[in-house]
Amino acid sequence: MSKTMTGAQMVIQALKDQGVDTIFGYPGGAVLPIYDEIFQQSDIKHILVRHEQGATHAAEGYARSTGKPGVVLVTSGPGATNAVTGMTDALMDSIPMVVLTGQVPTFMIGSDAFQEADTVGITRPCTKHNWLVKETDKLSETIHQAFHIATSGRPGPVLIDIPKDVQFATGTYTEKSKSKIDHYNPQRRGDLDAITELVELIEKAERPVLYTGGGVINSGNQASQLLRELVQETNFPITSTLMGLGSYPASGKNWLGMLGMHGTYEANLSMHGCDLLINIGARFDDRITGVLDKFSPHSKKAHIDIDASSINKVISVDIPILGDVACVLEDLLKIWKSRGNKTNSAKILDWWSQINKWRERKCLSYKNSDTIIKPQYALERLEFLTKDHPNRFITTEVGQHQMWAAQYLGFEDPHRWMTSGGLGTMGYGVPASVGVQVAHNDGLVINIAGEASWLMNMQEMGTCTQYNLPAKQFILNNERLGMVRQWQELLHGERYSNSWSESLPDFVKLAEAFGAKGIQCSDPKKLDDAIIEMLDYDGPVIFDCLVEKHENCFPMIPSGKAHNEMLMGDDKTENAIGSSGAVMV
Ligand SMILES: Cc1cc2nc3c(=O)[nH]c(=O)nc-3n(C[C@H](O)[C@H](O)[C@H](O)COP(=O)(O)OP(=O)(O)OC[C@H]3O[C@@H](n4cnc5c(N)ncnc54)[C@H](O)[C@@H]3O)c2cc1C
Ligand SMILES: Cc1ncc(C[n+]2csc(CCOP(=O)(O)OP(=O)(O)O)c2C)c(N)n1
Repeated sequence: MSKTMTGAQMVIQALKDQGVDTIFGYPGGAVLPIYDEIFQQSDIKHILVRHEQGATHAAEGYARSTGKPGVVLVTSGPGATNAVTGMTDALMDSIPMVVLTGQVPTFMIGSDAFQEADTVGITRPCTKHNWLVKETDKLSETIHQAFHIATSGRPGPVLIDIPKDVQFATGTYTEKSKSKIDHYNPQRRGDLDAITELVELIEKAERPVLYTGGGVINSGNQASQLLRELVQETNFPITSTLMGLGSYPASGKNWLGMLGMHGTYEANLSMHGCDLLINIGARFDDRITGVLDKFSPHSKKAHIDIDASSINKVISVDIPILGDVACVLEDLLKIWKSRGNKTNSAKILDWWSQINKWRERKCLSYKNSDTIIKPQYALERLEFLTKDHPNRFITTEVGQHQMWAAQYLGFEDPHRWMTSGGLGTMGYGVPASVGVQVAHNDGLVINIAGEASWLMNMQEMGTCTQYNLPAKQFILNNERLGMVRQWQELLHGERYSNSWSESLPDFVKLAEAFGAKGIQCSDPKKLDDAIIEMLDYDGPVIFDCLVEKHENCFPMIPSGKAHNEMLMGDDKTENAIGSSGAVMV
């Protein structure tokens, strides 16, 4: 039965049909008809952010922590352009997001009308797909297509630009079940011959390693379960990218820690020395591969990925498998078991002896202090005091603190770790923590931040207060753009060009100004009590943790170097073979 309604009503109806419970948005002239409809219903919650960039990162946090798409509603012109960073971030990190933008009326498009911008043109490179809807009759179907595209295959952001006259006009609503969405149907099951070829390599491998990534999280909880089964049954070592943390538990005995530029010694050397590298839902990012012609030089390589354009893009592989991680792992385990669960177990034990020697190096150890809080220590204490919380979620900003969080916090499950990996967007964390907390009312949400990143979207503290969101802001305050300062120290002759702030706000007073609680701590002996005070407070907290200003984040593979050319940190260089701290193996 066809239903007639206005475009604005269609937007709300389509969102309801898609099961949307929350929109992150900010109103303006070109979306007022839609806001009027929001006012007249109560099924969908609208979270009024303080900046459209905040809306997009909040939607990312919501999406990553729930597995559902995040939804954003903003006005034309500056509303749309402010959302560009978040869409680009979501595109890089495979986050499903549907962005609805208002546009000037169709008859004014191209006239330099007030708050007109070519939103579809501007966002074409930073969305998976976008549409300018010029007829109300096409609006609902377009919204259903948008959700399908955002959530299928490699997930990503999509945008629908809706002129104001299309919102006012009346048309016919198309239900979700009647929408034509079958033109985009990415392949989910992998080719069985290719999977069998991989099984043959698994049976023979002497030094295998599983290199897993965000695709495992995108694929859903079943993928994570199958991955755990594969590790347990084969006894293969497993590492993950920044985006895949939590798909295999950090407490698991085969866990090597994160790999890549700030990955562990054992993970990177395993990648370098392995004879079989199985990439499961990762995209051979340059933070992982380092210099390409020295990347994992002795291995046969397989790559499981749902996006054909990810395969053989950066690294040529011997066995490409196009498909969804869960589907491929299911078939792989079935085939492997049907052939008798074989591995080269004796050789794999030898491989573990080698890996355990690398582990003994304790690459994440650091020199602690009685008088100054080391950032690593702050995170170790935070981990100790929160790891048993049944519902903990961590978001981060971008910089050294982000890498230390990846190194020193443990993630047992997927969807618990929200960070900006591909774009590396400072300002992601505060709004992302808002989005996660909105989705998980009772969750303990902590944003690990550097003071510089935190200041970039701190206005979203107002959103926290307005909606009683108790997210905790844990700022490792080194009064420096720490990651930039580290590169300047190590790679630019200690010329610290513009990498510190001479004027920082009083974060405790700032917290009070926002109606939150402020806590400052600079004494390692008082740190536990201060963290407990933060955790016990039933409301948003800004925790200003004054840390050592010049700590560097190690291990580090400098750009242009290989996995076996890691910098290990000042206190370990004396053991290193080779000069200038580079450990050669
Ligand atoms: C300061 C800084 C330092 C960094 N240092 C590191 C570092 O040391 N180590 C590190 O790992 N990263 C680091 N990163 C992050 C890095 O830039 C990349 O974002 C990250 O490595 C990419 O992770 P990924 O390969 O898992 O890819 P994602 O971006 O998560 O991509 C997922 C891949 O899986 C595929 N996929 C998606 N869904 C499915 C599915 N259902 N089935 C199959 N395949 C699917 C996609 O097509 C894609 O190819 C750093 C970032 C910053 C900001
Ligand atoms: C929007 C944006 N601008 C610039 C950068 C480059 N950048 C990466 S890390 C960093 C410094 C971050 O400083 P801070 O947030 O204090 O964290 P720290 O590294 O000190 O832990 C900068 C400027 C970026 N990633 N994002």
